[in-house]
Amino acid sequence: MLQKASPPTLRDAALAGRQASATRADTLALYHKLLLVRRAEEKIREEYASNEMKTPVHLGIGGEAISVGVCHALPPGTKAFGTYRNHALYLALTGDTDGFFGELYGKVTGASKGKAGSMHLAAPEQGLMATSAVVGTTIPLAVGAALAHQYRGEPHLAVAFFGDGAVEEGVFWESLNFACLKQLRMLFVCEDNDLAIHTAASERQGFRSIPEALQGFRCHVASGDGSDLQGVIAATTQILGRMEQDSRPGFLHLTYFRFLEHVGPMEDFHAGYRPQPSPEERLRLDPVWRVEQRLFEHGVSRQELDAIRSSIDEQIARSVDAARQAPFASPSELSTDVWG
Ligand SMILES: Cc1ncc(C[n+]2csc(CCOP(=O)(O)OP(=O)(O)O)c2C)c(N)n1
Ligand SMILES: [Mg+2]
Repeated sequence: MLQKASPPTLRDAALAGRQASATRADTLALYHKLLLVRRAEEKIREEYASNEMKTPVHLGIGGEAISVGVCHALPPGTKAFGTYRNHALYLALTGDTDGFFGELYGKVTGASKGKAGSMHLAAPEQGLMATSAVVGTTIPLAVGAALAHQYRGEPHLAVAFFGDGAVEEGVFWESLNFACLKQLRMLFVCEDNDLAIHTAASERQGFRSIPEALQGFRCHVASGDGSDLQGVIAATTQILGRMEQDSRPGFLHLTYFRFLEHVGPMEDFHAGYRPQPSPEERLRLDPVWRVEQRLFEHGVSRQELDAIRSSIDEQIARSVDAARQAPFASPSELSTDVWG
């Protein structure tokens, strides 16, 4: 029988310094991370048609602030799990564009030697334990990691990122139930773009809203605008604080707008399943533009932002060149690093 260890407290040091009122320098550092994700995905959009990336790509343009903001607020030692729409999560945790593009090009220099592709990016040493193409599957893995932490008496957190579509799956409710029953140190992060492929939540969900459907579970719940980086950091910091005070799992429900098609590098507003936002609305939904406005208020100039963009673009160009030139893994690698 599992012996429940006495619940340790989250490291104070991990929460210290994660203040929502970021300084100019903090905001610039966060902007760098956010823009790295945006420019990496824009590079994929530019290069994808050449058909060298032999992997489907689920781009997260519009949703970058969720991974960047939540990961900024997470304590060290957290084990993170995600979905196929994972580019922001990978880059927020690692910053490693060589491993990222190596993986997308299927090369031996990739984070998983080219065997995982875009949908299964992982970097266990940096806390990204697993991501998966199969909707909902990494949620119970995160709960298992949280249970292992509790069993071993470790003070660490586990976090699962998943889409609004996963909430319609039995495995989500079973995982939530178990985490609440065992009062695990587990943070659920729902990245809600109101879509499962082309179908709006109102056509799929038999409940009024996700936060309302959670009422009755013994967990902390918070909602926020996932396009607002500072808001995401504040919401994450606040819910981690509540979890510290009253050790229950946390559930963050963050909304955002998916700018591109479900899978692939294009816009798809012509398909007609959702309205196209106006130019003003696009800006309000764009987390990068919003951070730029905040930086201008801090007195940062357009030239400073352009310099950041140039250095990021150079880094990305080097990583793409390196990925193109790298070899594929040798056939002898076929059955290494895999189960079976
Ligand atoms: C178990 C399972 N069922 C169905 C699918 C097909 N599928 C792929 S993505 C997707 C939509 C998921 O939507 P959501 O969880 O909201 O994530 P998003 O794509 O919006 O990020 C579906 C149904 C799948 N991959 N796995
Ligand atoms: Mg969705």
